[in-house]
Amino acid sequence: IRYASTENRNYYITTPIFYVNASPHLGHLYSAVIADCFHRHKQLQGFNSRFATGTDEHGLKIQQAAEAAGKEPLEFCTAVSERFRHLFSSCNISNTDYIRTTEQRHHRAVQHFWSVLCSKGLIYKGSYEGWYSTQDESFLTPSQVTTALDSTGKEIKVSLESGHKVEWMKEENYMFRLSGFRSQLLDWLRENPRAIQPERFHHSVLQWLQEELPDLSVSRQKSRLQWGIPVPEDDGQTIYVWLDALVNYLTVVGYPHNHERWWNVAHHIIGKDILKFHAIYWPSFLLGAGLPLPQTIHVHSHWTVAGKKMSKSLGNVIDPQERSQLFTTDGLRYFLLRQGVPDTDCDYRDDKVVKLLNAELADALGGLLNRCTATALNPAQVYASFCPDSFPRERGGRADDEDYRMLESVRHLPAVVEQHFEDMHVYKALEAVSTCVRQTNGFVQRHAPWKLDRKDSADQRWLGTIIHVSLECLRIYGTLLQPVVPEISNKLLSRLGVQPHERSWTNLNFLPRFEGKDCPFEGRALGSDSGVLFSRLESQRADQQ
Ligand code: ME8
Repeated sequence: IRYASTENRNYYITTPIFYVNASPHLGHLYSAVIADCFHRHKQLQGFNSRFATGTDEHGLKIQQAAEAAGKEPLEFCTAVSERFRHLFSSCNISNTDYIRTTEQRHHRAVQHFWSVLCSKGLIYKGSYEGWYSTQDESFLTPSQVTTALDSTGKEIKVSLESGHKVEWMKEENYMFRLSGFRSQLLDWLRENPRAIQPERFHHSVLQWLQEELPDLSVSRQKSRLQWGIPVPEDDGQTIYVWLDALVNYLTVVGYPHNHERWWNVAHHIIGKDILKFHAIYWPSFLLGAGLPLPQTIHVHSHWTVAGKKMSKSLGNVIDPQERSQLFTTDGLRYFLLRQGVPDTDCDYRDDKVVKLLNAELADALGGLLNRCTATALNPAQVYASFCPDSFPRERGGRADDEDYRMLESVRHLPAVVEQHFEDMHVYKALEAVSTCVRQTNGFVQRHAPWKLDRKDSADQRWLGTIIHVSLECLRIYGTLLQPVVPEISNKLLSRLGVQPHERSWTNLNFLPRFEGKDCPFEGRALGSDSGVLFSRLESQRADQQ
């Protein structure tokens, strides 16, 4: 097994590529927002980061959806793919690459990949007989299938995991020797306990690997599936859509030429529904082709609505475009990352969004910025001066114990946020920021600077110190929040007069004046006031759900 190196300063992150059988929904945006957050975070740390997303356009499911819409498949795919592209760009998803599996570069990459597997003797012609779910484009063993009733009361077979209908299929096609990879997969997971995160998904995969793996059918007869990439040198067969789709991660980085630089630092973000494909099939294909395995597979859980999985047939799909207009792009991004927990499913409700955004973005963060920059308290519109006598390193001056505790929390915040990001716990990072914001608001509230006597020089110095410390806190929060809410952070940092080149991870040097060092911001003029940081949302908007 070849492992990817961790030393280079490149970073490559991907989302799943989304099926174009239906319009994008909130779950799709969620995966993209997580990946965007990591991509932006790595860039702030000085990494050369690449971020790919796109659409999965082949297979029986898409072929049938195009037929049902009465459209040519490519025309149908192009229209839906554009909707994804538009959603992502309107939500500030800063992907560097966008891939469609109907592109020529992908066609070439998949056929090359197939030929490599063939040349290694890993593909043979056989016959497959078993259950198939078109909705999931997945083969299932009898133990993964159960009986259910359809809408007319007829007995049907469905997938235990997804609930989607399955059909018995029997066909001559090409098989991949998946069964031979079980022990290598187990070695990979045992030697890399963090390869699949969070841990519970790592355990699920180990659990699945307790049983023998059957060989995998990797093509369909062309008479059934035309909409796909033909098997090289056998025009009667079309490549299985999951093999086709997974190779997209390689196509993006140029496979089969010069892909190593990026492929060695690959990280996948996926939903828990497609774990088997990414943690069993994909590593086996890669091992077979002699390529390194991804560094990590980050798995997230699902958004539900009233406890039910969002689905077109239930009619409970949340439209992300509409919600981003209602709550602003940053508002929706903040909600998804603050409330989304990778381990467990989360229930979506509009009133939860309103409550969270009003409390944390409008009142706490916006309120703090407003207090420290309002002309009432800060008539000179400056970053103010820190007076070491009022807030000395050794206790004394006017600061109290809680003030010292707050300073400690903010000083540690970048490391705390970084650790949570590394663990994919963005919600914990945001919770930590939110706790610090609350502490800073408490600091201002406790000392009521508006009551200080401006004619008294000691009061003046203490007032400057309170403002300087609070603005330093805000600068740290604004810098750390950039990957999550880029527009709000930009507004906040611009108001503080922090220049674009002063917003990276290396600038996170909190309150140097406390250590007796120079602070580049001290006394500097604030940036211009461009209005409220985040406008409070009215709760009646919640009724629109
Ligand atoms: O599976 N909550 O595409 P897909 C959170 N084309 N995330 C959700 C979600 C929900 N309710 N529903 C979907 C495919 N997602 C394949 C992938 S990759 C080589 C091929 C997200 O359109 C989540 O990331 O069905 C999930 O894995 C993905 O969308 C499935 O999207």
